[in-house]
Amino acid sequence: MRMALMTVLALLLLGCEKEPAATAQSAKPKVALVMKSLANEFFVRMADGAREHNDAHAERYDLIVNGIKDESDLTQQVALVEQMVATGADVVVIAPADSKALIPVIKRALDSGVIVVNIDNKLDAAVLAEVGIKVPFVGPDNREGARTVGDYLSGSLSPGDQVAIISGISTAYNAQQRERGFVDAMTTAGMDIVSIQNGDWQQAKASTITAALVTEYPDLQAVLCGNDNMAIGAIAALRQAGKSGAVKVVGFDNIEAAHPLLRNGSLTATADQYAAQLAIYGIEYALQILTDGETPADKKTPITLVTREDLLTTRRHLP
Ligand code: ALL
Repeated sequence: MRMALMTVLALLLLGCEKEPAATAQSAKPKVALVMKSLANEFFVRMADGAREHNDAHAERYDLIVNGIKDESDLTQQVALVEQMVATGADVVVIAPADSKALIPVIKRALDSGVIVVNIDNKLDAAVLAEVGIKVPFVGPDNREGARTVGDYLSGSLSPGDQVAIISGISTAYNAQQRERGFVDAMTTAGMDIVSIQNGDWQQAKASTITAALVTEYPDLQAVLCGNDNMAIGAIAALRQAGKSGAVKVVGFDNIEAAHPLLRNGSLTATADQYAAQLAIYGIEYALQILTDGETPADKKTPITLVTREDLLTTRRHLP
């Protein structure tokens, strides 16, 4: 009986001892990573990067990882931000699906004292100024990245060749910038841009667009896609139309699903914007703001052209 009592007492004491540790733990800042479509490998890489960073720095912060189901589900992304704030996130690191539509909920988050860092797709500068908020951006120069991919492609085309561009969601700033970069490169090289359409980042949509393009423009020589998912869709449509190899395709992201296509030559080039690293930069930036209390300047992150040769010579690119 006495033994049992002692055990209960000991357990109670142990329980008490645990209290301060739990309190200390909850003092860690809570970082919420809010991404776009988890059906896109790009964001799976991003989530992996964030988790690895958190594992290595578990004493510095707690991490919650979120994403939406499909590329254009803005309502769901707005709801996610609201939910993160309601459940006590100190920081929201967000890759917004739309450059304008997410601004009101971001403003509400800032107003309630949450730190927000914008990664990957930049929020609209004019709307941010209009509502009077500042959100630091961590991400690449998409126009420059797309121009590099387009310049490489033009090396295997001749001036006057017909080319088409398939862009991401038109309300996303990075989609607009990539389109501009592709146009820059194609115009400089003297190509004939016969069509620019929105594939909304989606494989199936790009595939439908490409199927129609090759019928309308039988002399089409290249399709420049704003991301690899759309490039994969375009390549599938070309195969279906018996045009494999006859029409060149480029993409953006360097996802592993694109590697077999790069290797067999059906994808001419893509760009790596280091999805995993993007999330890490965003988290580090947020933690820095938490310590300094100041909004830092935007941070430009790297983009690298990836060609078949790169894939064959660089082990880390191999799936
Ligand atoms: C962008 C990313 C990727 C991605 C796309 C689709 O914000 O930069 O290129 O493929 O989102 O959601």
